[in-house]
Amino acid sequence: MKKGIILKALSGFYYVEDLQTKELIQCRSRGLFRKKKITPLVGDSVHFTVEPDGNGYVMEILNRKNELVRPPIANVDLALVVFSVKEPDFSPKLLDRFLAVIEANQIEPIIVLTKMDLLTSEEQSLIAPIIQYYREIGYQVIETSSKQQFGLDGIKDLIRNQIVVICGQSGVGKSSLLNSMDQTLNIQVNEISKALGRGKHTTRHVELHKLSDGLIADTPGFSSLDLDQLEPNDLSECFVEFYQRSQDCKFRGCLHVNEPRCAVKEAVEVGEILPTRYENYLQFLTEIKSRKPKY
Ligand SMILES: Nc1nc2c(ncn2[C@@H]2O[C@H](COP(=O)(O)OP(=O)(O)OP(=O)(O)O)[C@@H](O)[C@H]2O)c(=O)[nH]1
Ligand SMILES: [Mg+2]
Ligand SMILES: [Zn+2]
Repeated sequence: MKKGIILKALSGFYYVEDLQTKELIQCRSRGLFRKKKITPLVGDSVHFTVEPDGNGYVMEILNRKNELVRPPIANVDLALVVFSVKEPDFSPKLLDRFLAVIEANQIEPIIVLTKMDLLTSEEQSLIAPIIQYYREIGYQVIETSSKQQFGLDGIKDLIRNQIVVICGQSGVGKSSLLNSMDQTLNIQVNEISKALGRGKHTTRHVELHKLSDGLIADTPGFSSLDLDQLEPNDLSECFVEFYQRSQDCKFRGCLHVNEPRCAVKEAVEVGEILPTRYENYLQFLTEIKSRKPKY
């Protein structure tokens, strides 16, 4: 049996790179895993066979280190959470949602801001303190422009020997970012809709590209992400700066809402926690609590 990695999944086919020959083999799925309702994902390490007629078949999926539902991908080392500072406008709420979901999957998120070239100096000074805040709580924030070609080397350095996924809304410039890092990729990009102020969903499938001695996945844009996998207590752990302070809350398991002597609420009051972070947290918490039980 040959060993490989799925680089692309499209219309029922899996494109597997043979680990030894580096050939790309078009495969269907045939393995026993299908009985367990497991679908192969981009990023999966697999065992596959090639029959004499040339058709490939995925026979076995090796254990996954992790898997994301949106975008669908497995074995991710690093997630680039991509937001444009303009067109579409920067949304701290969506950023906090993405960060929470990535954290919940125990994947390291890196914040990548795109289209920095579009900001006036006035707008730049408005966004700078927000960027600074996310850096202070421990996130790496990379400011880029594909148009003016800056900030890209920082990303290339991160990809080495890793499986990296790019996630973000449609039109933020995910594919453009990849094209700027490697002109030979030539991925299709599109204008954002003037009427809607957002992208047109140009990228329609998940695909791992070879870049900088690593693999990086371009993905279709999405702007809603549900918090399905999260329980109320998980959420407070996914807000990293809340989690650090929660040891000082009076009650163990404090959800930082109405509990007395809550270190998180105190930090919000003295201005140490960004008000939008706390508001978003409360809103996500309400969403999780009001979710219908699954069973
Ligand atoms: N001014 C400016 N425009 C950019 C930059 N990066 C991308 N764009 C433009 O933004 C638009 C959308 O870019 P894409 O790369 O297609 O966006 P995407 O995130 O891949 O979108 P989907 O595939 O739909 O998810 C295109 O018109 C790009 O030219 C940038 O750094 N500066
Ligand atoms: Mg795209
Ligand atoms: Zn608390």
